[in-house]
Formats: sequence, structure tokens, C-alpha cells
Amino acid sequence: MKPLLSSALTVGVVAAVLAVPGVSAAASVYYVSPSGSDSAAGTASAPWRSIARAQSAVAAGDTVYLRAGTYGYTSATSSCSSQTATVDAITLSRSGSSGAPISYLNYPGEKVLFDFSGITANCRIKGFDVTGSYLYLRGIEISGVRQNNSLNHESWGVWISGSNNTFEKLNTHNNMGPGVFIASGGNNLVLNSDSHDNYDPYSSNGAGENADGFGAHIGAGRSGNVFRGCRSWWNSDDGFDLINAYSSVTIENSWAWRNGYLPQTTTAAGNGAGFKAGGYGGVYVFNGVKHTVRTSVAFLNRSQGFYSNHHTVANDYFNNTAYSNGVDFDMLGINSGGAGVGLGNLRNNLAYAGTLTANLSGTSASYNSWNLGVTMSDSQFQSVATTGWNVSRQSDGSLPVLPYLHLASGSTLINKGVNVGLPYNGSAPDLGAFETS
Ligand SMILES: [Ca+2]
Ligand SMILES: [Ca+2]
Ligand SMILES: [Ca+2]
Repeated sequence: MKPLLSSALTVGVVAAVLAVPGVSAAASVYYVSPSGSDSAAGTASAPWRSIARAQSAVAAGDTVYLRAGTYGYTSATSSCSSQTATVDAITLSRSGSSGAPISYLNYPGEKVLFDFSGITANCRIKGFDVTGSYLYLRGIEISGVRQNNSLNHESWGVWISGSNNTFEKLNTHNNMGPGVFIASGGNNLVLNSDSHDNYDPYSSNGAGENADGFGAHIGAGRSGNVFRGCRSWWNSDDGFDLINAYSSVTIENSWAWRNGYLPQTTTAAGNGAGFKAGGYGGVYVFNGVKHTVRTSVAFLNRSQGFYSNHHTVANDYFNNTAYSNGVDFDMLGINSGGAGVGLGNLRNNLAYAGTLTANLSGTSASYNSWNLGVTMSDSQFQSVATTGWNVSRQSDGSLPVLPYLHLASGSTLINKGVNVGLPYNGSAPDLGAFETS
């Protein structure tokens, strides 16, 4: 590819030509740095200070590079109108367009931290309030969002109500509420992101009850939200939570562990599901939807690894691995009469240690480790280690390749599954989340 930028480097804004249909010839590239100034030009040599200043300049197709360092915040964009109101530290309301997102990216290789712990606003706080659509956020660490009174439920690290956004390589942690919370919108992709050590000590419904790693709680007509390649650990409530979601959500290739505890301890806190795949507050609703949780791993979650949470329809649970959770697979659903019933379509799952299953009566379950009469033991695995899962990701952001809970070469769980439409090697799918090559 020919260099595009050489002649443009002397102008205030570097223009890059993007070969994207429907985009005007030149998209702009801007720079933000903790040492910058919002009265500067927004260039590589004279970056702005704030992402808000950058947003005021961008159009569809533009890119904002965030340079290394800590972006500390001490105030929100507005004052609290009441102690139960909500304020934003950052509002991303300007949208890109199809094929021409607005991108907010860490400058390649640089560590970018947004620290919201200095905001003492006396109401609920959203760190990033993403109301826009066609945005692409990448490589951003988000920490420290506070609860500053005990009159509310959670605050939030990232709160999303737009659509068609991509969130990649985020690291949301130590917020007093969920790390990433999709409240509305469809076709949002949360990719290769981590959320951990979130804890809401001041929630009015109980300390620790709301800080999930990731959640989607969207209304009807908001399909296509996906969590892929994400890790969620040591959050006080759940790892992934889909309660009150009225559009189908997919969670795949993701890991959850040690949720339901005060971070870094074994002291019980909130609910403690690794993957809480739906439910509507324990009541039957006529318009519940089917979620999919597949090729994912849950271990050492306090209450459940994979949990249907009184859901109203049978979710698909395919090729998951559960190890030593309170209950590995708890398929508690609810029928139209309000009675508890087992609901779930389970194939190729693997449960080992802890209580393997609960509420299976009424489910469709076959080709799972507990259905096949296989003998479970540590020797089925290369390793059953439960530490080291939070090591650095691969350079492209994908999950690290680890031996933990991967099948041993002679495992009798290899090729014991059934084709569920996912890729596999050998004569049949293996059981669990990690297919043997
Ligand atoms: Ca809870
Ligand atoms: Ca929860
Ligand atoms: Ca296989």
C-alpha cells in the first residue's frame, strides 16, 4: 500500500483516505493525551486533553487516538439534580454510520486508563455513557466509578444504549457497579474484554448485589448483542447477567470465575452466577426470549456456573465447561403457571466437581458428561488449575491459550459430543469448551 500520510503531516489534522463505501474521501485522525490541552489543535504533536473535546470535532469515519497515561476525572458533565439522579463522566452521543464508525482507540501499544474515582457527585454515575451508535472503542481501561450515597442501586463503568457499537479490549475493574452494561440497543459486540473486581458496597438493595462483570438487559426488538472472548472474575454479583433481556443475546468463548464474592476474598457477596442466562425477576412473562451460551467456561462461582434464573424459555447451552461451581448447571426455569420447571437445551457440556446439575427435569439434555456415563477425574484434563486464567491476552486481544480444563490427550471426553453446528475436529465434537486439535 502506498503511504498516504506523508504530504499531510504538516497540516493540523492528518487526513487519511479510507476505502470504505459511503464514506467521504477524507476521514480525520485526532489525538488526545493526559498531557494535552483542549485549546490545542488535536494533532499528534498538539493533542487535546479530553475525549469530550475530541467528540465535538469528529464525524462518521474519524478516528481518535488516546495516548498513554491516566485520564483522571473529578467531576461529571452535569451536577446531580437529586440524590437519585444519574450523571455521566463521559457521554458519547455522536454517532458514526454504517461502514464508517467513529473510533476511540488506544494508540497502538499504549496503556490508557480512565480513572473515575475522583468523582464525588452525590448520585449515580456512569463512567462512559454510550448513547451513540456505530462507535468503536478499543484498548481502554476503565476504573473507579463510585457510589457516593446509599440511596440507589449500582453505578456503572460503561453504560450502553446505542446500537451497532463495538467494544474491544476493554478492561473494566474496581467500579461500584457493573463493568459493561447494555441497557438498550442492538447489534453491540463486546469483544475480548475483561471485567473484574467490581463491587457495589452502597447499593440500597444490598451490598454487592449489582456489580456484574457484563450484562445485557435490553427490551424487545434489540437483537444481535454479543459477548465474545470476554473474561469476568471476582465481581461481587454475577459474571455475565441477562436478567430482564427481551431480545436474544449470545455469549460465546467467554470465561467466568469466582463471581459472587467480595473481590479477592472468599467472603460471600451478591448472587454468584458465572453465567446468569435470563430470567425476569422470578415471574413468568409471555414474551421471554431464548439466549445462547456456548463454548464458555465457569469455575468456582459461588452459586451457579450456568444458571437459567427462572427463565421462561429453554436457552441453548452448548459445549460449555463447568468446574467446581456451587452448582455447575442449574436449569431452574418457570412455567406459565408460575411453577419452577427445568428449562434448557444442553449438548456437549462438561460438568466436573461441585454439584453437577440441578433442575434438569424438563430440560432437553443429551451428550453431556453426566448423560454419557463417563468417569470424571482430574486425569481427564491437562490441568485443573484455577489460578492463572487472568494472564495477559494474545497480542490481537484474543484469550490466552492455557492448558487449564483442556482435555488430556487420552481423555474419554474427546469426540463424545454431537454436531450442534459449531466447528469441531475429529469424528465428533468433544465435550466442553475446548476442542482438541
Ligand atoms: Ca444481584
Ligand atoms: Ca446480577
Ligand atoms: Ca473432536
